[in-house]
Amino acid sequence: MKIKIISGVAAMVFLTSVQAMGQKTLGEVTKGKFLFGVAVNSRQVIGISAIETELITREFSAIVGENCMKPQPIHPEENRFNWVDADKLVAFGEKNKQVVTGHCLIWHSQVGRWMFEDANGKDVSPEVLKERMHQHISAVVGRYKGRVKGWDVVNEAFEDNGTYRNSKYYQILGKNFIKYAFQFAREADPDAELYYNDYNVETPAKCDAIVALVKELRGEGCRIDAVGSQAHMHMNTPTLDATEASLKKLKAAGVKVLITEWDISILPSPFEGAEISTNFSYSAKMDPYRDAVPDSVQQKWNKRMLDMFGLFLKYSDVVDRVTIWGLTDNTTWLNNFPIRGRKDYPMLFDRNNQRKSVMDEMIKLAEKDK
Ligand code: 9MR
Repeated sequence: MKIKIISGVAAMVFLTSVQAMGQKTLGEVTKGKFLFGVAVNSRQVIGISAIETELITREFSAIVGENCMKPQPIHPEENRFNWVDADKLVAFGEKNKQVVTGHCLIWHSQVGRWMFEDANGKDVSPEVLKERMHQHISAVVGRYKGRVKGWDVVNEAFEDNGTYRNSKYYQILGKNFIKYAFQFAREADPDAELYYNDYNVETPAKCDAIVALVKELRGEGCRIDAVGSQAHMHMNTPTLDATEASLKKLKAAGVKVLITEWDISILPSPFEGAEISTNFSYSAKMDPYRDAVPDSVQQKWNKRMLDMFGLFLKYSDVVDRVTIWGLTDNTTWLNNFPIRGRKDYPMLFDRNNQRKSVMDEMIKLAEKDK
């Protein structure tokens, strides 16, 4: 008998596959209720870590690019697009029979300054900005026409108090920039679903503003299929009640709901929200679980994940997709936000790419719900 030496990585992939045999996945058990998706980075798409790539293809029914389709990476200069990573993402989803959604067309963050400036660095006119938005949206949505199920057309246009965010889009075009974005997206792919996406949708004033926007857009004849609730959560906020109240309001507004960027940070937070420009300085007190998470804290996190997941199941008549914002505790954006260099534990897979026990509980819950 010949003994073959296989590489460490191959061995681990083999082991993971063996462990996975017969194991149900969240992608499978949520079938018929909602898609269960994951945000992926470009390294995972090209298979730099074979284990991560395998988990993504095996466990989830939908994917979204964590960064590669955002305005700056995909359209770094007025006359230059960078399609490499986004092309790979879409092909990866197709190959693995996963639904691909697009994030995001119009956002105040991660957008090249060229979008708003003329050759002298002055703000462009409303006409010029509108035309640049048109070109951006037509090119991106047009390129993936028929291959991307739906788009986060506008991301984070409101403050938590329900007023419009004073972004460059808003300063130059007023609130109509939102309507234009939805019109351009529909023109580029009439069959694609179109979404408005934001964080802290559980905050009543913000949720009310979004509901009003949905009505306004529909009143103007725009297509809007769903509201994306990012659902970047903490250990105590938002409460289950506040989350349910937001789902109820969106349901009553007649739109579908997508949980688009779900994660629950286990760390203390100096604030709530997901505005990426916010940053606080590091202290050991704010990074209490460098070595391990105490069991009592872990149990609390598990319960919170389960409670929220149960709520999404309860509203599965309107919730069309639940997407986790990252794969493992190693790769989560929360290790560096809003404080750089901490160790957070918000994902479904741990730092060794192992499933957390809460996944089994979530699977049981989804099966019970059938
Ligand atoms: O997870 C993303 C991170 O890798 C990026 O550095 C960051 C800045 O663009 O964006 C993160 O994703 C954000 C998402 O696109 C929109 N909602 C908030 C998310 C977390 O900041």
